[in-house]
Amino acid sequence: MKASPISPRRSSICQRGSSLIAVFWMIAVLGMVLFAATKLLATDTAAARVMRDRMQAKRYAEMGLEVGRHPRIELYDPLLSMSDDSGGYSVSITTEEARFNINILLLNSDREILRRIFTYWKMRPEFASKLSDALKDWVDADDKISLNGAEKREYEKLGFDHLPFNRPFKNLDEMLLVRGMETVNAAYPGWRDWFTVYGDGKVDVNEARPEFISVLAAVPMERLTPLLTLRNGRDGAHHTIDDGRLNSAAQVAQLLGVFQPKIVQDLQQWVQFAGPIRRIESTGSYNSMRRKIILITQNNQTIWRGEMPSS
Ligand SMILES: [Ca+2]
Ligand SMILES: [Ca+2]
Repeated sequence: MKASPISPRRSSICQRGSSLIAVFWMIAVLGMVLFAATKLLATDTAAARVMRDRMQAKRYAEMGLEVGRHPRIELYDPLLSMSDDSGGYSVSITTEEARFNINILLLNSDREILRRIFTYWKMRPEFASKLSDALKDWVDADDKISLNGAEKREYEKLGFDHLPFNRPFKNLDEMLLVRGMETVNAAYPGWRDWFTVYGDGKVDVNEARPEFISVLAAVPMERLTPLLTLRNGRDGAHHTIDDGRLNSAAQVAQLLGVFQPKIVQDLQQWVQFAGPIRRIESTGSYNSMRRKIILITQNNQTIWRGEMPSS
């Protein structure tokens, strides 16, 4: 008997072989699908992780804010910062009067302090004078142009209708609409930290940044050492339990070694020692994400709340 060309044994080997190939092929295809899916999932997870981190960072910031706004909390309370393995918050409390009220600086007949601020920023005098006049024209009610200022006609020439507002700024962002402010924003992005639109215009010298006091009293930074030594207390750090407090314009003038009557008078007009408006800044962090919430309160009522993107 002639053997069939393919014996049952060989045929079974062949069949096994082809099903093995099919299995390998399927494994390969499945592997490819799985690889693509994992890639997709990885992208998705990264986006989800960023979203989760941002949300958690905000949650931490809000937690800090609740602690910070408590009426009995002290500026140096250890509860103002907290951290665990993945996140935490850090809260700083100061007064809004630690900044210069831009509206009051502009509506005051003497814009000398604004000029000193611009000088501190190393602004060219011609530019500073144009900007100062443009800011003044923006907040005064009339359409009479100051020497180097900008009223309705000047803005129309630049292609803007309905400017200036002819009233005090309601928030700092409005300042960016003033002619020349785009240059300041580009050259000196920290300008916002100097100003506020709240408060009576008197600067809280117990809270103000050293450079603000230097500008206010027209003294170089190195003359601030005795004042800062008193303010910071023995540990040399601000906002700790041993801080000293400034309590009179005469004391400030003496610590700064300022005796010219005009500057002493300026100090009397422009300083205070415990601004009533609180500024609470809470930064929440989670993994590498950070969120900052700012709350401005007066008599425990919120007057402004803002959120900053991660930095
Ligand atoms: Ca005007
Ligand atoms: Ca201290």
